[in-house]
Amino acid sequence: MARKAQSSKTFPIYVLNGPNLNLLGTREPEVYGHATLADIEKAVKARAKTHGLTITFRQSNHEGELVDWIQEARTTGCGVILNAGAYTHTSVALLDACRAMNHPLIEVHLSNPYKREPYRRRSFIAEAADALICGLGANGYLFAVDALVALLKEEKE
Ligand code: CA2
Repeated sequence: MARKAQSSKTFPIYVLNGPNLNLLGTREPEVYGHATLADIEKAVKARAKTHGLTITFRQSNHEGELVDWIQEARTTGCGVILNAGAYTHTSVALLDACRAMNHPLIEVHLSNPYKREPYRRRSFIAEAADALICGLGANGYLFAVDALVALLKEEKE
């Protein structure tokens, strides 16, 4: 069933980040790059601005808080970009929250989990996401903003 687009001029894109992503830029740069989460937030907000959009950018180490924010985005957002971190591979609660989403949802990962450990090859989020971007580092978030804008335009047509 077609979803009703919520005005992206009024409602922000939610960019939600899961556990340990607050540590970006401090360790494992060979896997996750050198950008900090604050760097990514700044770049994502700048990219959204070029589309005339705004961003609500958050990070939590707590599964329930991420569920709350995904639910919040249903009423006060126009779409979600989600890097659920390790919860990607474990959380049916996040999957259920994503399944209840009424706006476009894009899953993002800095690394490419499919060429890493076998336990990272399963994504619960992918079952509910409209699209998946991985392996492109921090740029993946920017591509996700562009892709979300394209999905919102399609919904309006
Ligand atoms: O590649 C991604 O974006 C991940 O979502 C990152 C998660 C990982 O569990 C997923 O499989 C793939 C881990 C984020 C932890 O980030 C850290 C950054 C610096 C130092 C330690 C952890």
